[in-house]
Amino acid sequence: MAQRSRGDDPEAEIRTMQMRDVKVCLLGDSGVGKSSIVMRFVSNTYKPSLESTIGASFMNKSLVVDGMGYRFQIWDTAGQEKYRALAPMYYRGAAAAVIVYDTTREVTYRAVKSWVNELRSYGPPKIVIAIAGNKCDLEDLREVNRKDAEDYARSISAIFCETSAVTAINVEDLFMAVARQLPLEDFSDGDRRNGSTVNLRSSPEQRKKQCCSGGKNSPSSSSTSRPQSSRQS
Ligand SMILES: Nc1nc2c(ncn2[C@@H]2O[C@H](COP(=O)(O)OP(=O)(O)OP(=O)(O)O)[C@@H](O)[C@H]2O)c(=O)[nH]1
Ligand SMILES: [Mg+2]
Repeated sequence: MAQRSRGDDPEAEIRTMQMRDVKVCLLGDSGVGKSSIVMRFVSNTYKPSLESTIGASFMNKSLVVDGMGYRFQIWDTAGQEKYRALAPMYYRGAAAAVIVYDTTREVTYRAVKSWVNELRSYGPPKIVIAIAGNKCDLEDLREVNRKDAEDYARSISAIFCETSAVTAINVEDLFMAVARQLPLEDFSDGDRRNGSTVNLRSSPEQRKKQCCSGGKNSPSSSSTSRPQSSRQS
């Protein structure tokens, strides 16, 4: 009879693993698809008629990347202008921020730069920034040139991906890229389980190349999710 290893069961692997908690917040204009990306990542579903988020919503999801366990605590903020002043509550203490724009609306891309400036001025000093150009399934409606966005992201050392919550392209890869970019010094010895220090020793440059835009970052990953309370005001 074939032997079943723990590696065959991602849920079991995650249950027995020490996890690193990672607070992540999603920022960006209303309607760019932040909640849809989170829903795709957490439950692998897509709802075409999601309600606009009120205040923020929280979910968590565990993921194993390169043998390390990460428990993402995801704050999905509301993009409507009236909630703009709440954003610092959600990026305070965050290890990473995912700034989302809509590839079919240039105006939402302009907002990315103001989020970057705000995070650089008032966000946690070591915050990892990822820029996601969402709705890349709507190629015919594209308004934002991919290379321009990618060059901008590179110029500020941010992760860059084009994503689609509809097709799921690059959604998990985005969070995997975030995990790989987290500062190594934040890992305690206890976090270095499974003897998997191999990828942690790679240089920041090497780790950056594994970003979803390169399409080569598909080392093993497994995941489990636990959606929690939703809307908060
Ligand atoms: N074609 C396409 N539509 C998308 C995608 N992601 C989201 N949408 C649609 O865009 C609309 C807005 O999506 P949401 O996820 O609610 O956007 P949001 O950024 O959370 O908006 P706020 O909560 O108001 O800040 C919804 O109708 C989604 O179905 C995508 O990748 N492709
Ligand atoms: Mg939303």
